[in-house]
Amino acid sequence: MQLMPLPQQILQCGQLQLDLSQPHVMGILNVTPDSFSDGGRHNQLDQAVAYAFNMIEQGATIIDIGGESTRPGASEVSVEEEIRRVVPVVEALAKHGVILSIDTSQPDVIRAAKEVGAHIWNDVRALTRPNALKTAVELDIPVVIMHMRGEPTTMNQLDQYADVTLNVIQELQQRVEEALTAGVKKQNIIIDPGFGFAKNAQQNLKLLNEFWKLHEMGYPILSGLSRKRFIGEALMGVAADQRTVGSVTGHLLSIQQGASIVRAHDVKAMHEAILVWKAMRQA
Ligand code: 7PM
Repeated sequence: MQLMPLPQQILQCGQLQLDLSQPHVMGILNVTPDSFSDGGRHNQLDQAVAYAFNMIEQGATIIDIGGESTRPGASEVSVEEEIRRVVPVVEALAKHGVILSIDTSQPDVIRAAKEVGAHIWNDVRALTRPNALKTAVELDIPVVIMHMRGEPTTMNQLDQYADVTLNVIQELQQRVEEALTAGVKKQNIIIDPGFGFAKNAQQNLKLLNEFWKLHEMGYPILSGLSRKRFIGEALMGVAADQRTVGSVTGHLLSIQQGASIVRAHDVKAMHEAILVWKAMRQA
């Protein structure tokens, strides 16, 4: 592990700005039907919005809204259904001055979400879907380009790496270059090594230990390891809801190595860890 400074960069998010020289918590908001108790669409919308406000109170500066389950083996949702899940939540949150990112790979979903106030495109498929590059250029918004191999359904067989960190950087670089060639602006790109996507537990841990190497790519970095399986394995197999401290620890280690944004379920705990980290840095 090596210490890395955070970039002196401001990310322009529509009218809002995100200072990437400070670490930020991106709170995870799943808007799949199994995420909130089923009392009909309105009730679920209210619960999702309330959950987001709670995360904002707890210190989240970005809310990441996802309407497609990327779970391996999950059935694919139609674009129309994904829009029905995401757009009302964006509409309800947009006027409250919080930065909204959308966890989607579908150009039509980010298009509809931006229309009602979304700011960031978080794409685990790194702009590989048809028309994704063109849409990213047209919308001219920040995009998270994450490393993955294959699809969530096939990625578990694709974990052959000569050197995981080196290969992740090379493959991310290819995606970034494709985006730049298509016309995506450099200042709109955020990179993410994609913890848990086509990587086994050892590879995820090695990637965390060598996270600082991503710095050489010259882009702001997002880290997303919240409650993931390799954290559970390091904790000797605890359940997902018992991985808060493990996740915060992993995220803080990535912040030490240059991550500007951490994507977290447990916002309060993550925010508190960042407060201690910031206090240390300011001393
Ligand atoms: C099943 C499998 C459910 C995987 C949920 C997941 C990331 C992300 C996700 C990430 C960025 C999860 C993931 N992970 N976006 N979306 N980076 N940028 O555990 O690591 O939340 S979904």
